[in-house]
Amino acid sequence: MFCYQCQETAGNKGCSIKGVCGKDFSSSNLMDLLIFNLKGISIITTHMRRAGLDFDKQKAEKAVSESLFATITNANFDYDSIASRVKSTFELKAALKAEAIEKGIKLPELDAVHVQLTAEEYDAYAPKVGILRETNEDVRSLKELVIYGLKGMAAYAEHADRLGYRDEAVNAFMERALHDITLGELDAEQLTSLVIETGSNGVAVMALLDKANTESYGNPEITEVNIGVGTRPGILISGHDLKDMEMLLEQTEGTGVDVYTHGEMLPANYYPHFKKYKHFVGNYGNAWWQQREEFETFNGPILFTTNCIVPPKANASYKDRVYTTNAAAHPSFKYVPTEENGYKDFSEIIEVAKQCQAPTAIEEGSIIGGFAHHQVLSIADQVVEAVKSGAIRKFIVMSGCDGRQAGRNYFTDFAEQLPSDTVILTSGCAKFRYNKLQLGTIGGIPRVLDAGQCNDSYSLAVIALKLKEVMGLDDINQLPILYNIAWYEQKAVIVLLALLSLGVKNIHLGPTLPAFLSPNVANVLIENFGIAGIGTVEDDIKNYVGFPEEATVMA
Ligand code: FSO
Ligand code: SF4
Repeated sequence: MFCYQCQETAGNKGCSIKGVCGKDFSSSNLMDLLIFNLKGISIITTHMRRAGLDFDKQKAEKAVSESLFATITNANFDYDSIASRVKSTFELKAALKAEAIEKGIKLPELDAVHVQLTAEEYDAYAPKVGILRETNEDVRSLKELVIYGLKGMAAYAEHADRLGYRDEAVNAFMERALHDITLGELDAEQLTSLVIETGSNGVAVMALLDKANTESYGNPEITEVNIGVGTRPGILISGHDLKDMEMLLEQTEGTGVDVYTHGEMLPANYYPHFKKYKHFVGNYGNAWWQQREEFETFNGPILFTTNCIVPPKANASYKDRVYTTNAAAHPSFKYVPTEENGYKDFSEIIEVAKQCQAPTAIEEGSIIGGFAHHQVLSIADQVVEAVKSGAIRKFIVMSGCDGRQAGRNYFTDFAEQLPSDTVILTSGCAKFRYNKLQLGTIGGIPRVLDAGQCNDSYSLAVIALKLKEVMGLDDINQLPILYNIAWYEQKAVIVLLALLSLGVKNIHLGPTLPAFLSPNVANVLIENFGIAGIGTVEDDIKNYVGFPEEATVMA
């Protein structure tokens, strides 16, 4: 096994014995085998697309995006679940290959296209197709950067698809990108272009998901979210899938069971469609990595619709009341399947909840959020006026993910110590490092504006582009915005690539730079895009934000 796709990778180099996340050796190898099959499928489909052939494109697209999603950090820890995806992708690959050959396509002589294995052969073959097979570390770095971006894209494409929104161009791009990196014909410059093209497709898929979410559930609006508890039993829903949120709220209505959001599901509280449910109480807990403690005190069942799962300890009291669905799975948890028509039956979870005690309060009061693009643009005049008058001197985009590393206190301290004429724009689970601080308001505008989930970083880009237009600027980088992004897993990678593709420069990335960036690739990003790490809170505020009385220096 070798995996270095997330920020917590061992020694900031790579996990090679067991994942820091808890992923075991065999499952990690099996995920490499799954990606190997996706590459083979994508080579075949890209050839068929280029020849203008008619085939079941949606089936292939679904297999590619679902399986990419299943390999994302903290989504799937279940060997059997990955093995069954490996099996079905071998079958699909064989069927597509036969169809392509029959229709006169000449396929390249590559193992990814032609190798077929039985389940007994998986473990022995999988180590041959790992990341380290690519021996040139710069080429490996660029290829993996593309693959991690695709994993993030796949997650967002899946959420949109479940709401009935698809963009064939995005799915075809995912296949073409896998085709290109596997054929090995691209030089470093072409691979770098592919990285940026991945970012552009990231913008497209986030726009698609934004459309899917807002057309289905309304535009997020400013909302005070209760973080205390009620007196009835509850179900905690975690992850990012709003379709699951909808089905859970519908099925729990009138049952005497309440619903609470957890982690990245917090922004569901901002959508008009969900707010109408009286038994939707609020949010319980914090970012994903605190779940081992918070699930104990929640007392009721928990439903994971996506990552981030932390494998439970052997003696965890909550183990028997956790459920997963979609690409998420863990051998200790029960799995809720999706029926043919997309429906999920949550009745077992509801019955379990009825036997549980109400959640134990761990916090009280409320937090505010719902500052996605529609809401912020509705007060654009107020915002622009505050910028022009100098009341708001700078916006700091602090999107991304939270994680366990001690160094992440940086983000709390940074938020706390920012001068009072700055406003934080946030999205993703990174927000839990500072969304409960009392940072006050500027002319009625809260100093932390939460746009939503990590994919709602798209909203922040829309806001920035609008501000650029309203303020008559030529370049997005002339805006008084500093980007200080926290990253953890591959959705943050696609968010980063999306920002780069939009021309955003001088992004600070922490708490560490990705291990998968080789020194040369890191240099390309530093030289061309001004990407930088983080320093001390004091230095970073002094150097990139300044204090009101000092001259402002944009990073
Ligand atoms: Fe967080 Fe996990 Fe949304 Fe990620 S819960 S870390 S970037 O899955 O997806 O922000
Ligand atoms: Fe290690 Fe992260 Fe990969 Fe898990 S996802 S095995 S922690 S690099």
